[in-house]
Amino acid sequence: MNYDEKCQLLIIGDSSVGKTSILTRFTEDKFTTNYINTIGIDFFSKDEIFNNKKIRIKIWDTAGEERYRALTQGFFKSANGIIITYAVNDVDTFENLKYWIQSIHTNLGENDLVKIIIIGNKIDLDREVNFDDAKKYAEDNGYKYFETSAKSGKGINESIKFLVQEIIDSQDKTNNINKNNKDNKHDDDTISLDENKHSNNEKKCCS
Ligand SMILES: Nc1nc2c(ncn2[C@@H]2O[C@H](COP(=O)(O)OP(=O)(O)O)[C@@H](O)[C@H]2O)c(=O)[nH]1
Ligand SMILES: [Mg+2]
Repeated sequence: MNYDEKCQLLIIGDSSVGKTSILTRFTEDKFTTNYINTIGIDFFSKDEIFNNKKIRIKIWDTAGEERYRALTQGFFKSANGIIITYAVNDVDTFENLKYWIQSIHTNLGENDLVKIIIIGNKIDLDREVNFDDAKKYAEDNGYKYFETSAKSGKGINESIKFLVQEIIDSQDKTNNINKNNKDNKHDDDTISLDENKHSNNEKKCCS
């Protein structure tokens, strides 16, 4: 199947917060309560239209366990966007967001081309983390905050599509700037060529 552009995302966060479930809901619109431990790294894929282009959204799913973290670090560098996830019914996973944010800084430095969102998942369960605190925490770190339930499907499409839209818009903007720069450069070249032409009397050879 053809597509116009590819958008690579990475989902990170503690074990069991629902990363694999979020991706299964997003790509297959399914949910299962069977716990299937992600081994190492795996990917999910879905095609969607953004800005009149067919975008292949490819999302790398990681395992939260310490022993796999070295493996996932290589994937930070090729990602256009990162989803950091915790579960609103488990305050420890919220506390650990700082670890995940730190791991992004360690791997990417101050690369602000990569778009990042935070998702609080499992909103169908009793909360240990309230919405306002989590939103403030995300925004203080410069990230947009979303809440989801992979079980009911609430918020899943909105959050992931927001992230992809942000990436596509920023790529389109960069492409336009590059295109304009190229056009301007071309104009400059034309002027300087013309100038040379006049000064060096090169008209002869070309006419
Ligand atoms: N109630 C509820 N359970 C969820 C939700 N998302 C995931 N789960 C369950 O939480 C467990 C861990 O989910 P999983 O996707 O494997 O987490 P991962 O380790 O982060 O990939 C599984 O038993 C899921 O069925 C949710 O939104 N609501
Ligand atoms: Mg998993």
